Amino acid sequence: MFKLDEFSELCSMLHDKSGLEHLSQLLSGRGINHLVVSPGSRNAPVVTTLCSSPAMKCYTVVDERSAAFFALGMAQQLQQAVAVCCTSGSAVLNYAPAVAEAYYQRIPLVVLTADRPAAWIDQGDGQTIRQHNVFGHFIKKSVSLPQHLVNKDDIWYYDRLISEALNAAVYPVAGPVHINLPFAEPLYGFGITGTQPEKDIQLTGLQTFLPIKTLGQLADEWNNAPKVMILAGQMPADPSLNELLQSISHFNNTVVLTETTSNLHGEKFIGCIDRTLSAMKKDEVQIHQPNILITFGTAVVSKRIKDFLRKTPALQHWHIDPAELHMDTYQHLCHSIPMPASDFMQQLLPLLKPAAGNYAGMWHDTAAKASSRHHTFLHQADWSDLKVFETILNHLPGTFDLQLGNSTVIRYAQLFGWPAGFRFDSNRGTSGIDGCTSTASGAAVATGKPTLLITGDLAFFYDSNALWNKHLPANLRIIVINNGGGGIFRYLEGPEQTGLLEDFFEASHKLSAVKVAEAYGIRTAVAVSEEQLIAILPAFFSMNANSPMLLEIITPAIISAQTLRNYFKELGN
Ligand SMILES: Cc1ncc(C[n+]2csc(CCOP(=O)(O)OP(=O)(O)O)c2C)c(N)n1
Ligand SMILES: [Mg+2]
Repeated sequence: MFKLDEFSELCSMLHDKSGLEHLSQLLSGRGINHLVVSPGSRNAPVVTTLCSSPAMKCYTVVDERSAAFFALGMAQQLQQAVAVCCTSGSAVLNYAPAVAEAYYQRIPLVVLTADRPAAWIDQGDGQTIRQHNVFGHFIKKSVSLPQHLVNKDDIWYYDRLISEALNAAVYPVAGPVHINLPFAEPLYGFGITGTQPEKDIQLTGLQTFLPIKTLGQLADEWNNAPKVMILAGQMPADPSLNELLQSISHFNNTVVLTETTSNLHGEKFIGCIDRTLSAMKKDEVQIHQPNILITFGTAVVSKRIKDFLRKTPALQHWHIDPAELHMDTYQHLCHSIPMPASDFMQQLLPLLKPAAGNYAGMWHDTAAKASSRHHTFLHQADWSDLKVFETILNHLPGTFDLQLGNSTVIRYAQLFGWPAGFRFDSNRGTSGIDGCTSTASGAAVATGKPTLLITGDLAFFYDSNALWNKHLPANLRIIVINNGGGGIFRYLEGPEQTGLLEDFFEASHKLSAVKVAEAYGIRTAVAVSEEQLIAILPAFFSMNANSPMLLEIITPAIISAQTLRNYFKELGN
């Protein structure tokens, strides 16, 4: 705290960039040590102040859309907020896709946007738009910092707003926050005032507890239900939850369903939901439908499970989520339980004495049947997107983290039984094809681990500016499955019936991903057959070279769509 005379003296030294010293210290106090900068003038004060802090590691990515996804990929892996900073105007709007993805994927991004002084908005000044709360509904908190710090209350307010925003980035669940910073010129050469933040409101960690009576009631319901299903959505690996679910997966009345992006592994978990559901005969559906459904995590990829559960009569659905109270995905929600899933399972497990029966066993039998049909089909399958997936999986070293592009890639990945140990991420918050490569690049930088992005061709070309990044690390591998357009639209039934499939849905093309990669100086390879792919993969996955690499796999569009249709038909036979 300042004494009054010291304070008056200090105020006379302050200028509209002095607060940045507070911002710098407040960020580093929370362990926010990574900043992705896109060049501009208005943000020069932020860049020069934050990058002069020895604690801050700074990266430059010119394209703001790519920069924000790159930061998102870093934050996703670090499980720690990453800051992005850009100049004023349309630069800010280019952050929007990644901000929305971070919001729904629950990734902490601290978005720092430089702005003109408020008085100059809409006054014909260049590179000026209305930036206050520009991310609207897709941001956990938006603050515009006061430009002038002329008295103690201004400093208190300035520091408090930063604390509020940084806390909102992690609580009650993580997400993006926006700090808008207005500056007048000069934007360079302002002096350091050496002031400390007046205020830093820290959040305390907490564990949530269910009331004893509620616990007893829920446990009774679970124990007495013959058929309980646990369905996990997207989430980062959670070892304590994983362990609890392993114990639960031994109950006869409970089946645990996961997706690759749930990052949960257990011998008795069913990880291939779509193929298992497809192997059910019509008259077997009803006995597989649960009485109680327990869900947690965010996005679920499988459309089939959504359909299956929505059609389940008299279903009780409990959704466990500290933030989202009314996520009635299956239209049977009856309990919203606002706590982390691991707290919930930990408190309930000691009370569980499940009913007898063979609900889990029945699901396992169906999954085994599906698995056997899957392998028989793939053994004789033609060169196609599906076959490519099998070949990659058979040659992928267990050391890799996977980033899955949107469209059919994420869906193909759900059809295979991956061994434990792989980490899976995908931009399923908004399922956009606009930042998959940039996200994977950020993830690879953050972990330093071998990281494989598998993406479609349209998604790759869409985000090709991801390669315009001098930080691309040697541990990054990109596989582009080039089926000449948006293969998903060829697989779905609707687009073809319009007679406009090639032009307006598939956006059919003859572009080369390798040529794009070569323009950025990235090592490349191409495979057009299974034999070639098998020959290339060992060198492609090797980490001996000191640069990233892209492998373009050319597949036939028509045969790929037909193979996938035949696959599902075969599963049902
Ligand atoms: C930003 C954005 N625009 C449009 C879409 C709609 N979309 C979903 S999948 C897809 C085609 C993707 O094609 P490709 O990456 O080649 O994958 P494939 O379908 O061939 O597996 C499109 C355009 C989207 N998801 N995100
Ligand atoms: Mg494609």
